[in-house]
Amino acid sequence: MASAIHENTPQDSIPHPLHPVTQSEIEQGVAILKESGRLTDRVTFSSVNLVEPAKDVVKTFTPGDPISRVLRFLGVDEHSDEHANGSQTASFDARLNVSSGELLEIRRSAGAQAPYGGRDFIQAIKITKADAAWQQAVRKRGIEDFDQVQIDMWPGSGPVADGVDATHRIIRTIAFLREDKTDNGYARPLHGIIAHVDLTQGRVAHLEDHGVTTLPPESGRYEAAKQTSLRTDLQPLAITQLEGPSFTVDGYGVEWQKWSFRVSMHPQHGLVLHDLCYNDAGEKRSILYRASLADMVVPYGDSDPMHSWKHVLDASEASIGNLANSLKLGCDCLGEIRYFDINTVAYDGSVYTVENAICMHEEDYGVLWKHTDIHSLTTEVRRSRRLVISSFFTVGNYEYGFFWYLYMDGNIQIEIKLTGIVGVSAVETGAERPEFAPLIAPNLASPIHQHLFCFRLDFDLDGENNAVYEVDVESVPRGPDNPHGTQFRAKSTLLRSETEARRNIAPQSSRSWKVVNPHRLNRLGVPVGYKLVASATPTLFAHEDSYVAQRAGFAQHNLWVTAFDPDELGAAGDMTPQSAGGGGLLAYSRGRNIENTDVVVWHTFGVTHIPRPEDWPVMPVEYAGFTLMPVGFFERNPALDVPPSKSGCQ
Ligand SMILES: [Cu+2]
Repeated sequence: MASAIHENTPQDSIPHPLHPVTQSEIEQGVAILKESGRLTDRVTFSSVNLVEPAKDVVKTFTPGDPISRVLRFLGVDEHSDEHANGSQTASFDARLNVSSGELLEIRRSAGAQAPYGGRDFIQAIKITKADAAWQQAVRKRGIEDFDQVQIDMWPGSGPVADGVDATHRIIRTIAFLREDKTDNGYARPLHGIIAHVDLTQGRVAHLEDHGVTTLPPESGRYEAAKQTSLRTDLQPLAITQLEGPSFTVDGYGVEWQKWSFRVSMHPQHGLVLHDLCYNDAGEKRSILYRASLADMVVPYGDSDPMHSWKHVLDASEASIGNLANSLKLGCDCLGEIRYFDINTVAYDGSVYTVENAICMHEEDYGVLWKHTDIHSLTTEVRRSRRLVISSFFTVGNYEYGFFWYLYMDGNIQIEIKLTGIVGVSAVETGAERPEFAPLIAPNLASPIHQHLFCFRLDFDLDGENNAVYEVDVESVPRGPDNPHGTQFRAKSTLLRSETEARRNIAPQSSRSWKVVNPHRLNRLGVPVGYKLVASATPTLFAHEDSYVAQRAGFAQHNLWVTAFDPDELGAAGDMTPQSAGGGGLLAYSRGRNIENTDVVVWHTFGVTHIPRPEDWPVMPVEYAGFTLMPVGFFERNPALDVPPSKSGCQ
């Protein structure tokens, strides 16, 4: 069973200041922009998002209050005034108030580029395939029918080739052979060809051809119809909740098991949880004001010229939120599902709605707590259940699933599911370089790379003024209190400034970071807190002064803490395509006080992917994530009141 929220709320009946952008608001916003005369009829839209109102507006909102809605549109206007006046940038950043019909501002700053979108993709394919030098390079590889060639685009950021004007809108394209429309092109890379496409001028500005490599021999078909046999011993597994789910939904607001929050989708930050609170014995206690991805980067380690420059920022360069999948019951999601639709702007200014983009359901999660009293021979056991709020995004060859989990014991978790198809190289027998690119199939290698995600966690733990401690466990020196050398202790260090708060994981000291509210003590006299439990998680391998480390500065450290600023949302900054870097956390983290103020915690984590044969032709899900765990936030185990699931469990 499933139910869905298909959203088309008229602007005058927006129920909450954080309600996701509606179809009619997008239509209205595009009309205001077009009627302003400030853009030409060749405008291309990249994304639209709600400019969230100030915290106090949201926190003091009561139903019926007037709501003022500001939208932000990013895009490209190829013949903007500034362009004609000599500046080569044609991207724009427009803010307008759809409640008042007022255009607030259109910014065009030199060098800043709007995120890539659908039109860039279509143009890049057309321009690449029409280029005579590219056609010649493809013919050299024995291919005459260009319809058989799959073109993938990659951001034009990083080093610039000869003949490429970096102030223009640039995309690189690489190519693969598809024997028919349904083929998996990644099995047959047309290795060696990179086209540097100048979208501003509509031409290939530079073509690299590193020489012909023989096509790998095997196809990479992964669909059921192409398998020699399928398993026959899998019995149906149905999840039913005859009396319905335990959550209640009001628009995009959700309540479940003492938790309350709102959900939305942001084009650059993906799935967002807002105003996450826990109802503790009748008191609604705030934990996170806003939690979402803030950017991500996929740097490649291979020195092969086909890959050495790749380091896409999938959030801010590719607008990951616009790439949400429409989820299917029984396929993506199992059980009693509630879906939410999202609206975004298509490149021509029309509304593009992704139905069932966000999936929510409850999951049995094994044992919550248990004890057998061996003296009285009684057992108490409770089952754990979690609320899952998830979306899946397709970014080129890769898929990313973002799964938020809320638990009955106060834990909050994000889990990222990485799947899809790995990047590939064709390689001649004898020319393998397994340190850089292990073989995953005959004559097919996959370059080593990382997926590094930065989450922005705006904690408002029982109020805005919070502080962050680093907690390390250390051995105690030998002495009268430690005569046998066996003692160890947990040491907490207050992080006082943004500069002090650039931190890395330390598994050897069981390091965690604890956010506390110094103004609210629990009954034991200790500030209430939540700790961030990181997994063993890498930072960048690229050198600190490399263009990758400058453009994705957030990936230099696992933890950053900054003072709250409503404009500091993107971990790599804003308008990042082709930027030189230095933005985002590298700029935000400038030494402000973070003690007893409104703090924002940023956590970078991910996986270093050394591809395996098992990752081919489609990768089984690999996981990355972290957990937020209450520490003295509650008086005791908050899940003592979970009832036994049936008689005999107590
Ligand atoms: Cu990977």
